[in-house]
Amino acid sequence: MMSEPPISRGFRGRVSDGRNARVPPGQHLVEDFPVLSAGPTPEPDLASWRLTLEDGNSPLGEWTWAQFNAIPQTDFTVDIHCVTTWSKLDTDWHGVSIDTLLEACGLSEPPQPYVLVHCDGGYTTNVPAEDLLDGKAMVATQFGGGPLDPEHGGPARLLVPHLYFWKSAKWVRRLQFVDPEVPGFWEENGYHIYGDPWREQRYDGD
Ligand SMILES: Nc1nc2c(c(=O)[nH]1)N[C@H]1C(S)=C(S)[C@@H](COP(=O)(O)O)O[C@H]1N2
Ligand SMILES: [Mo]
Repeated sequence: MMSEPPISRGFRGRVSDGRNARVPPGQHLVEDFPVLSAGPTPEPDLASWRLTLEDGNSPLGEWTWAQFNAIPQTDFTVDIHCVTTWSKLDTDWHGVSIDTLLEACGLSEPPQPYVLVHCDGGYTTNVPAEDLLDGKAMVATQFGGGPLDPEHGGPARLLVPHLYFWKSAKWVRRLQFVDPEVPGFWEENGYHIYGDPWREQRYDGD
Protein backbone atom coordinates (compact mmCIF):
# COMPACT_ATOMS: atom_id res chain seq x y z
CA MET A 1 0.00 0.00 0.00
CA MET A 2 1.17 3.48 -0.81
CA SER A 3 -1.00 5.36 1.65
CA GLU A 4 0.24 8.00 4.03
CA PRO A 5 -1.82 9.09 6.98
CA PRO A 6 -4.41 11.70 6.09
CA ILE A 7 -3.79 15.31 7.01
CA SER A 8 -4.69 15.63 10.68
CA ARG A 9 -8.21 16.63 11.57
CA GLY A 10 -7.00 19.98 12.86
CA PHE A 11 -5.85 20.88 9.36
CA ARG A 12 -9.28 21.91 8.19
CA GLY A 13 -9.79 24.37 10.98
CA ARG A 14 -6.45 26.06 10.40
CA VAL A 15 -6.32 26.60 6.67
CA SER A 16 -7.10 30.14 5.70
CA ASP A 17 -6.21 30.01 2.00
CA GLY A 18 -9.68 29.04 0.75
CA ARG A 19 -9.11 25.30 0.66
CA ASN A 20 -11.52 24.83 3.55
CA ALA A 21 -14.41 26.08 1.41
CA ARG A 22 -13.57 23.44 -1.18
CA VAL A 23 -14.06 20.51 1.22
CA PRO A 24 -17.66 19.19 1.10
CA PRO A 25 -19.50 18.30 4.33
CA GLY A 26 -18.19 15.19 6.10
CA GLN A 27 -14.98 15.09 4.03
CA HIS A 28 -11.32 15.57 5.04
CA LEU A 29 -8.27 16.39 2.90
CA VAL A 30 -5.56 13.91 1.97
CA GLU A 31 -2.24 14.53 0.26
CA ASP A 32 -1.71 10.94 -0.89
CA PHE A 33 -3.91 9.17 -3.45
CA PRO A 34 -5.72 6.19 -1.87
CA VAL A 35 -6.60 3.22 -4.09
CA LEU A 36 -10.15 1.87 -3.84
CA SER A 37 -11.08 -1.05 -6.06
CA ALA A 38 -13.87 -3.61 -5.64
CA GLY A 39 -11.79 -6.26 -7.43
CA PRO A 40 -8.33 -6.97 -8.84
CA THR A 41 -6.54 -4.50 -11.13
CA PRO A 42 -7.00 -5.75 -14.73
CA GLU A 43 -3.93 -6.34 -16.89
CA PRO A 44 -3.81 -3.52 -19.44
CA ASP A 45 -3.59 -4.78 -23.04
CA LEU A 46 -3.37 -1.75 -25.30
CA ALA A 47 -3.39 -3.88 -28.48
CA SER A 48 -6.92 -5.14 -27.79
CA TRP A 49 -8.15 -2.06 -25.88
CA ARG A 50 -11.21 -0.36 -27.37
CA LEU A 51 -13.42 2.41 -26.10
CA THR A 52 -16.96 2.23 -27.42
CA LEU A 53 -20.02 4.47 -27.26
CA GLU A 54 -23.44 2.87 -27.67
CA ASP A 55 -27.02 4.05 -28.01
CA GLY A 56 -28.72 1.18 -26.22
CA ASN A 57 -27.21 -1.78 -28.06
CA SER A 58 -26.41 0.13 -31.27
CA PRO A 59 -22.78 1.17 -31.75
CA LEU A 60 -22.14 4.91 -32.06
CA GLY A 61 -18.34 4.95 -32.14
CA GLU A 62 -15.28 2.88 -31.34
CA TRP A 63 -11.65 3.87 -30.85
CA THR A 64 -8.47 1.83 -30.64
CA TRP A 65 -5.80 3.10 -28.24
CA ALA A 66 -3.98 4.86 -31.11
CA GLN A 67 -7.18 6.40 -32.45
CA PHE A 68 -8.23 7.55 -28.99
CA ASN A 69 -4.90 9.27 -28.42
CA ALA A 70 -5.15 11.01 -31.80
CA ILE A 71 -8.42 12.86 -31.07
CA PRO A 72 -8.34 16.31 -29.41
CA GLN A 73 -7.26 16.11 -25.78
CA THR A 74 -8.10 18.27 -22.79
CA ASP A 75 -6.70 18.99 -19.31
CA PHE A 76 -8.59 19.32 -16.02
CA THR A 77 -7.32 20.53 -12.65
CA VAL A 78 -10.07 19.51 -10.24
CA ASP A 79 -10.90 18.46 -6.67
CA ILE A 80 -12.03 14.87 -6.12
CA HIS A 81 -14.22 13.51 -3.32
CA CYS A 82 -14.47 9.85 -2.30
CA VAL A 83 -17.56 8.68 -0.41
CA THR A 84 -15.23 7.06 2.17
CA THR A 85 -14.62 10.73 3.24
CA TRP A 86 -11.29 11.67 1.65
CA SER A 87 -11.01 14.62 -0.68
CA LYS A 88 -7.98 15.63 -2.74
CA LEU A 89 -7.57 19.12 -4.17
CA ASP A 90 -6.06 20.32 -7.45
CA THR A 91 -5.60 16.97 -9.16
CA ASP A 92 -4.28 17.17 -12.75
CA TRP A 93 -5.78 15.00 -15.48
CA HIS A 94 -5.38 14.67 -19.22
CA GLY A 95 -7.70 12.89 -21.62
CA VAL A 96 -10.68 13.36 -23.92
CA SER A 97 -13.87 15.14 -22.90
CA ILE A 98 -17.14 13.29 -23.41
CA ASP A 99 -18.25 16.27 -25.55
CA THR A 100 -15.40 15.48 -27.93
CA LEU A 101 -16.35 11.79 -28.04
CA LEU A 102 -19.96 12.64 -28.91
CA GLU A 103 -18.82 15.10 -31.58
CA ALA A 104 -16.55 12.44 -33.05
CA CYS A 105 -19.70 10.30 -33.43
CA GLY A 106 -21.41 13.15 -35.27
CA LEU A 107 -23.76 13.92 -32.38
CA SER A 108 -24.47 17.34 -30.88
CA GLU A 109 -26.78 15.91 -28.19
CA PRO A 110 -26.79 12.71 -26.15
CA PRO A 111 -29.03 10.09 -27.81
CA GLN A 112 -30.53 9.05 -24.43
CA PRO A 113 -30.70 10.95 -21.10
CA TYR A 114 -28.68 8.45 -18.99
CA VAL A 115 -25.38 6.63 -19.29
CA LEU A 116 -24.39 3.23 -17.92
CA VAL A 117 -20.60 3.04 -17.77
CA HIS A 118 -18.96 -0.38 -18.23
CA CYS A 119 -15.42 -1.36 -17.23
CA ASP A 120 -12.91 -4.15 -17.61
CA GLY A 121 -13.63 -6.46 -14.69
CA GLY A 122 -17.38 -5.87 -14.75
CA TYR A 123 -17.70 -2.70 -12.61
CA THR A 124 -20.52 -0.40 -13.71
CA THR A 125 -21.83 3.00 -12.64
CA ASN A 126 -24.65 5.23 -13.85
CA VAL A 127 -24.58 8.96 -14.58
CA PRO A 128 -27.10 11.32 -16.20
CA ALA A 129 -25.81 12.19 -19.69
CA GLU A 130 -25.86 15.92 -18.95
CA ASP A 131 -23.41 15.35 -16.07
CA LEU A 132 -20.87 14.08 -18.59
CA LEU A 133 -21.23 17.03 -21.01
CA ASP A 134 -20.30 20.73 -21.22
CA GLY A 135 -16.76 20.08 -20.07
CA LYS A 136 -17.79 18.30 -16.86
CA ALA A 137 -16.21 14.88 -17.54
CA MET A 138 -13.48 13.14 -19.48
CA VAL A 139 -11.99 9.76 -20.22
CA ALA A 140 -8.60 10.31 -18.59
CA THR A 141 -5.39 8.61 -19.65
CA GLN A 142 -2.91 10.72 -17.64
CA PHE A 143 -2.69 11.86 -14.03
CA GLY A 144 -0.17 14.36 -12.68
CA GLY A 145 1.62 14.62 -16.00
CA GLY A 146 2.27 10.91 -16.54
CA PRO A 147 0.39 7.80 -17.67
CA LEU A 148 -2.42 6.78 -15.34
CA ASP A 149 -1.26 4.01 -12.97
CA PRO A 150 -3.10 0.70 -13.51
CA GLU A 151 -4.34 0.72 -9.92
CA HIS A 152 -5.89 4.16 -10.53
CA GLY A 153 -7.63 2.97 -13.68
CA GLY A 154 -4.95 2.97 -16.37
CA PRO A 155 -4.95 2.85 -19.28
CA ALA A 156 -8.14 4.96 -19.09
CA ARG A 157 -10.79 5.90 -16.56
CA LEU A 158 -13.86 8.09 -16.52
CA LEU A 159 -13.43 11.30 -14.51
CA VAL A 160 -16.61 12.98 -13.21
CA PRO A 161 -15.13 15.18 -10.50
CA HIS A 162 -18.32 16.95 -9.38
CA LEU A 163 -19.83 13.61 -8.22
CA TYR A 164 -18.47 11.20 -5.58
CA PHE A 165 -15.46 9.39 -6.96
CA TRP A 166 -17.18 5.99 -7.29
CA LYS A 167 -18.74 7.49 -10.46
CA SER A 168 -15.23 7.92 -11.93
CA ALA A 169 -15.09 4.39 -13.31
CA LYS A 170 -11.60 2.90 -13.64
CA TRP A 171 -10.61 0.78 -16.68
CA VAL A 172 -13.56 2.22 -18.60
CA ARG A 173 -14.38 0.52 -21.89
CA ARG A 174 -17.96 1.35 -22.83
CA LEU A 175 -20.36 4.27 -22.38
CA GLN A 176 -23.89 3.06 -23.02
CA PHE A 177 -26.63 5.67 -23.43
CA VAL A 178 -29.85 4.32 -21.92
CA ASP A 179 -33.39 5.30 -20.92
CA PRO A 180 -34.57 4.71 -18.23
CA GLU A 181 -31.57 5.01 -15.93
CA VAL A 182 -29.90 1.70 -14.98
CA PRO A 183 -28.25 1.60 -11.52
CA GLY A 184 -24.59 0.52 -11.52
CA PHE A 185 -22.61 -1.64 -9.09
CA TRP A 186 -22.53 0.58 -5.99
CA GLU A 187 -25.88 2.16 -6.82
CA GLU A 188 -27.39 -1.37 -6.71
CA ASN A 189 -25.66 -1.91 -3.38
CA GLY A 190 -27.10 0.97 -1.40
CA TYR A 191 -25.21 4.00 -2.67
CA HIS A 192 -27.06 7.08 -3.87
CA ILE A 193 -28.30 7.03 -7.46
CA TYR A 194 -26.73 10.49 -8.17
CA GLY A 195 -23.97 11.10 -5.60
CA ASP A 196 -23.51 14.87 -5.20
CA PRO A 197 -20.81 15.40 -2.50
CA TRP A 198 -22.05 18.93 -1.72
CA ARG A 199 -25.49 17.51 -0.79
CA GLU A 200 -23.86 14.51 0.94
CA GLN A 201 -25.72 12.05 -1.25
CA ARG A 202 -23.77 9.03 0.00
CA TYR A 203 -26.47 6.40 0.39
CA ASP A 204 -29.87 5.65 -1.10
CA GLY A 205 -32.29 8.01 0.64
CA ASP A 206 -29.73 10.73 1.58
N1 LIG B 1 -13.71 -0.25 -12.42
C1 LIG B 1 -13.78 0.28 -11.19
N2 LIG B 1 -13.86 1.61 -11.08
C2 LIG B 1 -13.93 2.19 -9.85
C3 LIG B 1 -13.94 1.40 -8.69
C4 LIG B 1 -13.87 0.00 -8.84
O1 LIG B 1 -13.88 -0.77 -7.86
N3 LIG B 1 -13.78 -0.52 -10.11
N4 LIG B 1 -14.05 2.01 -7.45
C5 LIG B 1 -14.65 3.34 -7.44
C6 LIG B 1 -14.50 3.98 -6.15
S1 LIG B 1 -15.55 3.51 -4.90
C7 LIG B 1 -13.63 5.02 -5.97
S2 LIG B 1 -13.59 5.91 -4.56
C8 LIG B 1 -12.64 5.37 -7.01
C9 LIG B 1 -11.25 5.20 -6.47
O2 LIG B 1 -10.31 5.58 -7.42
P1 LIG B 1 -8.78 5.48 -7.03
O3 LIG B 1 -8.52 4.05 -6.66
O4 LIG B 1 -8.04 5.94 -8.22
O5 LIG B 1 -8.60 6.40 -5.84
O6 LIG B 1 -12.74 4.56 -8.17
C10 LIG B 1 -14.06 4.22 -8.53
N5 LIG B 1 -14.01 3.54 -9.78
MO1 LIG C 1 -15.24 5.18 -3.22
